[in-house]
Amino acid sequence: MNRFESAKEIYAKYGIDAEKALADLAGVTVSVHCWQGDDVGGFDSEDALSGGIQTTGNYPGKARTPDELMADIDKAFSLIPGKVKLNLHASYAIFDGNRADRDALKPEHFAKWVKFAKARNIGIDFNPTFFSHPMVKDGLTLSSPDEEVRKFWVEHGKRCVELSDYFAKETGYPCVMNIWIPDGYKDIPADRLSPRLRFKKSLDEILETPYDKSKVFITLESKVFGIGLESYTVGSAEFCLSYSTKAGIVPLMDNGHYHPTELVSDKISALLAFNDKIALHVTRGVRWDSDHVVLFDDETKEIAKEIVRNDALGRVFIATDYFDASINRISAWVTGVRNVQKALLFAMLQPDAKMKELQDASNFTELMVLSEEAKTLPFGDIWAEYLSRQNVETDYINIIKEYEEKVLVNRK
Ligand code: RNT
Ligand code: ZN
Repeated sequence: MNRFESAKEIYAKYGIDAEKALADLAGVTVSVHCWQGDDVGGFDSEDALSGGIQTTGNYPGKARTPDELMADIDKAFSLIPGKVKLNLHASYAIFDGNRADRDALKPEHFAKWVKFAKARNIGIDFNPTFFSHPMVKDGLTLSSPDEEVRKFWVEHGKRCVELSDYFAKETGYPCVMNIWIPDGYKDIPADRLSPRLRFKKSLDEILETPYDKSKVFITLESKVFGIGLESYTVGSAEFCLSYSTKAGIVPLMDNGHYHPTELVSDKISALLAFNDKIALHVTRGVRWDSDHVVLFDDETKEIAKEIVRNDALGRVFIATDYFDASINRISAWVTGVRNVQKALLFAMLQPDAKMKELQDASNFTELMVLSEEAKTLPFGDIWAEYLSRQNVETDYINIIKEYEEKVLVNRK
C-alpha cells in the first residue's frame, strides 16, 4: 500500500474522507497578489513606495517591467497547485506610451493583463492604489480636507470600479475590488471625526458608480496603524466594519492589521454571523504588521479551520498579501500561497463533527485529546498526493534556483 492509501485509512478511522478533502481543495480559488514580484513598486510612477507600508531586503531579481513580472508570475503559478486568480493593483497599469493619471485610467491600460488572464483562464481581482503618488497630500487621500485632493482620489476609485466591471466581463470570473487607504496621522490629532466623515462621503461617491453587483464585489480593508502614521488611522476596524455593513459591501480583514494578540481566526465567525460574504488578506505579522511570507503556522491553520468548519468556502474571498524582498521573490510567492492551501487542506482533515459534539457536551477533556491527536495524523502524505494529482513538483526549490541562475541574476 502506498503512503497516501495508508494515510487515507488512518483518516477514515476518524470519520474523515481524504478523497473528499482533495476534491474540495481543488475547487478553492486563492487570489495571488501581484505585488510580491516587485516589492509593491508598480509601473505607473517613479514615486517610492509610501502609505505607511515598506518592503525590506534587496535580494536580486526584482521584476522591473510588465514582461518580467508576467514571466515571474507564470513561474510562480507553475509551482502552485489548484485554482488561482491574479490580484492586481491600479499602479500596475501598462501605458505603452499612452500614459494616464490615476483619475483617468481606462481598460486599454490593463488590456495586457486581461490578455494574460484570459490566456491562462483565470480571473482578475483589483485594488485602487491610494499611495505612492504625488496627489497623496500630507498622508491623506479620500479623507483629505483639500477638496482637490479628495476629488482626485474619488475619481480614481470610480475608474477602478469601472475597471473591475471590465475585468469581470472580459474574464468571465467575478472581480473582487478592495479599497484600502493609508490615511492617518503620526501624532495625536485634534479632530478624529472629520477625516472619517470625509472618508465616508468619498466612499459613498465612489459607490455611486454603476457596476454589476453579481460579478463585482467591493471590499473595504481596515487597518490599525502604518509606519509614520502611528497615532490615528482613518479607516480603523470599527469604521470599516460599520461602513461595509451599512453600504452593503464586503468587509476585508488583513490579519496583520490588528493588535498582535488579536486574532483574525476569532473574528471570522463574528463577521459571518452578519455578512453574506467576507474577504481576507492572509499575511504574517511578526511583532507588528510586517507582511512576512505566510507559513504553515498555528494562526494560518486556525483561520483556515474557521472557514472550512463553518462551511464558508463559498462566502470568504481568500487573497494573499505579503511582500518580502530579502529572499527569492518567486519562492516567497510559492511558499506563502502553498501554505494557505496546506492550511485549508489541514482544516478539511479535522474531525470537526466529533469535536463540535464534544464541545456541546462540555467534554473538554476529550476535546483537547482529540484535537491534539489530529495534529499528528499523516497530513504530509495527503498533501503530497494533492501536489502529484495537480502535477506540480513537491521540491520546488531546485526549479526556483535554476530560474534564479538563468533569469533573475541578469536583472541588474
Ligand atoms: C496595507 C494593506 C494593503 C496593501 C496592498 C499592497 O497595509 O495591507 O492591502 O498591502 O494593497
Ligand atoms: Zn492587506
